[in-house]
Amino acid sequence: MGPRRRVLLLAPRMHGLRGGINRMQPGLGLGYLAGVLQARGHEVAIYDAALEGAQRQLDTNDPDEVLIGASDVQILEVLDDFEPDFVGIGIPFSTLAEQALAVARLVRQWDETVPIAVGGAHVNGAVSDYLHGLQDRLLALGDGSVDYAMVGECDFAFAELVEDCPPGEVAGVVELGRKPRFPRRKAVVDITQLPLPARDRMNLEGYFAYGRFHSSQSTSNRVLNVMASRGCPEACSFCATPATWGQRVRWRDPDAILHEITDCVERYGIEEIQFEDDSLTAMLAPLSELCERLAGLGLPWCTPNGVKANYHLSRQPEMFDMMRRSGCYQVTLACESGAQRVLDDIVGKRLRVEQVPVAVGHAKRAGLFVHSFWMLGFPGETRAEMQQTVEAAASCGADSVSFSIVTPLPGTPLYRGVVARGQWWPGRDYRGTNFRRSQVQVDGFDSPEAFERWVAEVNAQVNQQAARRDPERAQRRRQLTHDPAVAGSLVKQT
Ligand code: B12
Ligand code: SF4
Repeated sequence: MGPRRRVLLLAPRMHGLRGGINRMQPGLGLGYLAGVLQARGHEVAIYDAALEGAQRQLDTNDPDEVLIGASDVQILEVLDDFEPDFVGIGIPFSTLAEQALAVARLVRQWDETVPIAVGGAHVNGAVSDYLHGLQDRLLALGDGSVDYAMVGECDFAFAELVEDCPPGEVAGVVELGRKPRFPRRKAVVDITQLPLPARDRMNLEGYFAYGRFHSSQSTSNRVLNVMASRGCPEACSFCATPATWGQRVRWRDPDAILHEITDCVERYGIEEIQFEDDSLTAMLAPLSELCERLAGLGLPWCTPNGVKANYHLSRQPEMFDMMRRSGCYQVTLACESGAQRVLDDIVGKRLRVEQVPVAVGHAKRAGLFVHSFWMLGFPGETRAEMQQTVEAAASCGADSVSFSIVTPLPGTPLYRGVVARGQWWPGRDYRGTNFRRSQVQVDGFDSPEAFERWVAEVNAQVNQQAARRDPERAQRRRQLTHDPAVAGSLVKQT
């Protein structure tokens, strides 16, 4: 290890919807990088420019969108105060790419000698697309304001770069420029060796006060977002996960997860856990070990990132029951489409439409509230197939639904198909990858606005129908999400 360094990790300002919820929560990616750096003796600061300027919402060229976050002056003050000698900028979403570059330029302006690296899902996507012949995303990052793009699981690799290892020898480092130089090795970690994310470097109270964590149905604002595993066995065409984490699901040691949670309960007064895993229910054995440990805590938990609806279908009654007894109060089932052709030929998800109501029934009978995720507007999907999705969602029995508009994410097969076939609406592209905005031409609609209005209508209608179908459940769910004591009692009853 070289000299002790001062590393500033920045999350950029973000584009949000005017009057929208615009969720924010502590970024685990920057948290893990900081955790490793701290463990190796470096001085680290994390600054989330979106959170620190959450009240500052500026107009953009798009009347429906605002730019949320700290001003340049505020960011320059952070640089002056901390005086970093290395800066890392996270780009978890492609919507943030331009803002990440804006922050990088500011750092350059402050001191042009400080090395700057970027990483996160957008960077993974940009590199993967470059290797598939779509060069612009990665070249845009190499406009001179950033030195390195890092791909894969950079937890330890970033620390090596900071410690002056030659970039060409560090896994996952792309040296940017007109002709990027690619790494020889991918950055993959043994996740049992990870330290805890450095939450002591984050403004957790700021996130709690803002109060918009991932789940729309949180029982408390004092939420802990955690990942128990990485990877997902599926390879859905719209999803950025397979390219980053791979298809082999790897679990952390359940004792380490429990330690992370109890430590955060003690230090930060956590009242709810939200598991952000892509496939929390894919592997029963480690899930049971986790549930065994959670059961003693009496903390409500949920899976806002969604779990595939049909994992272990025949064993789901026991699985959901076990989850419920360990504190789980709600599951989100990722169902995507009510048209089998769309699931098979467009999404590539191994799911049968008729399995969804069965899974919903299993979860509800175990005492869980069920939210369901659906997607509308796949390229090549017909208007009739979208209607099938609306009907499947309305009839599956879930307590609530959300219909998202399909947004092609860089690095995914779906995105590359849309680019190749030129299927964007005129004037729209990947930068508006927000699930309420339509980017891709849709069968049966003349404009993105018309499609967005229709999706907003069906969202409202189907949720109202679900609430009317079972007013008592809807009322219990409302109580649960507004009164942590109800969530607590739900856990204790079991
Ligand atoms: C939690 C979550 C959210 C949360 C908040 C996340 C946050 N602040 O961190 C919320 C709910 C707000 C959210 C919103 C959205 N999300 Co989201 N979200 C996730 C989720 C499920 C987990 C994120 C996480 O904690 N990962 C774990 C950490 C450890 O991983 P990581 O951040 O990628 O970090 C690692 C590497 O990427 C790298 N790295 C990361 N940062 C840096 C920085 C540097 C300098 C370096 C060197 C390396 C590096 O090293 C890290 C350690 O290995 C991911 C899926 C996933 N599995 O990651 C999707 C994901 C990030 N979301 C995604 C999307 C699309 C969205 C939305 C745009 C959805 C929508 N359509 O509206 C919105 C965007 C909102 C906005 N603000 O613009 C996509 C992003 C793809 C893309 N190219 O844009 C993902 C990948 C989902 C997917 N499967 O496709 N999301
Ligand atoms: S199952 Fe979910 S996380 Fe896995 S590839 Fe499909 S959408 Fe992504």
